[in-house]
Amino acid sequence: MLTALAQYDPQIYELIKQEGARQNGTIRLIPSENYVSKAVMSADGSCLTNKYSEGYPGKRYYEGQQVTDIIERLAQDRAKKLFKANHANIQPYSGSVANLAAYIALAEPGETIMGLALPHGGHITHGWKVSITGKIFKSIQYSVDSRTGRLDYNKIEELAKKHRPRIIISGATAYPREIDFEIFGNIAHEVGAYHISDIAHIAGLVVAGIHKSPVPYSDIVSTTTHKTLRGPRGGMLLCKAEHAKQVDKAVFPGLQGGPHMHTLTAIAVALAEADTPEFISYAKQIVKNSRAIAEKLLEYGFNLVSGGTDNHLILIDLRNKNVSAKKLAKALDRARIVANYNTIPDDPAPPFDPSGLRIGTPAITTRGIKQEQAQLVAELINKVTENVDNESVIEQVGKEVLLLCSQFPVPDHFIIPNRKSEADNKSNY
Ligand code: DSN
Repeated sequence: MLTALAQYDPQIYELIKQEGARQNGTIRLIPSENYVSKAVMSADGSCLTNKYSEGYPGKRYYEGQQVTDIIERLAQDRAKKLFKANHANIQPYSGSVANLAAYIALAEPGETIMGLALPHGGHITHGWKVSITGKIFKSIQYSVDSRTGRLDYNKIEELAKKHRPRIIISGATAYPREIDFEIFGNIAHEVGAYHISDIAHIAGLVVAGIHKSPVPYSDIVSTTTHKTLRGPRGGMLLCKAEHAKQVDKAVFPGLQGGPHMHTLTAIAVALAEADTPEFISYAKQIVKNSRAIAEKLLEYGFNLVSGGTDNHLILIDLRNKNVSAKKLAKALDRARIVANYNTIPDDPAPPFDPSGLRIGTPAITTRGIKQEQAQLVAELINKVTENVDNESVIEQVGKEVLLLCSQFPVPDHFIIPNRKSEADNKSNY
């Protein structure tokens, strides 16, 4: 495929090669990024991109669904098995659309939703004011405790009792601790609300049993498929059987037209990969690496929001380091370490130049990095923090990163057990 691209559009071919080299030659610490397997990549770049499949298996608005129906059912079955859910919808184009679809499935515009505020680690689509979710619904936002950096379930309960929302959203995009979905479920039950959990960041950790699954305690579980789950960029909804119809209707025709069948196909592959002992070891290593980095950063005098991590990410509060997070993120990028600047709870600084740096370990763990090298990564972050204006130190760190990258190349493919040929999946073509 790339040969055709090289011949037809050498400019784009060259840029793809450059991006591949960048991904190989950098330590990627953005917690929402990863490296997918060649199998996932092949499915994502396959002929399924050519197919329109509006509707759902068995009930489509276009003909020619002999194969796509089988693929979509496989994806649904794999998701249901992996997450022990009654129903799965694999069509959302992204996590943002999945979240909006989940709200629309259970609430009318104008009703109240309650989610974690963006500056406290919530996602923009959890009802933040600039998002459509904060405009069409009445949005109440809860926060983390300023002192501990952790969710205060008593306060959340108080707020829920006061506002009686239709939907309570649990889940986060920059929260380093385990979330107690059972308590969220209980609070929702107590106030007569629906509970929607967003596990976009931690889906892989849930699959591996490292974090407790929200499925038994949620009406709908929303997730992306590309972060710790290590699939292609996409979204997915899991729900109780009683909400299946509303969820499907909310995705199509409520919000979307035809699903992106190539993505859906690649998600099916990623779900099979996640259903293996190798994936469980991988997910466990993500957290070990994250903790190893956190420990080392603490030794270097960094302040971490909540004091550490239970998951794949760390939120560094840089205020005591007297360095702008944005400036540090850019210096790290020059040193081949890629992270993102991020707000911290009660951040006194503006969102475009906030006080926090967010880092995470899904991608470096896919490269095979273990605690020892993770600690080296922390050491390099510290070196750059102390030398943000010293280009020769930054260059030297860049060389050390390149060496590390060469020792831990991006794996060409992951070994997954031979899947039995699924004869009953034959489509007659
Ligand atoms: N933007 C993603 C992240 O980086 O966390 C969430 O959608």
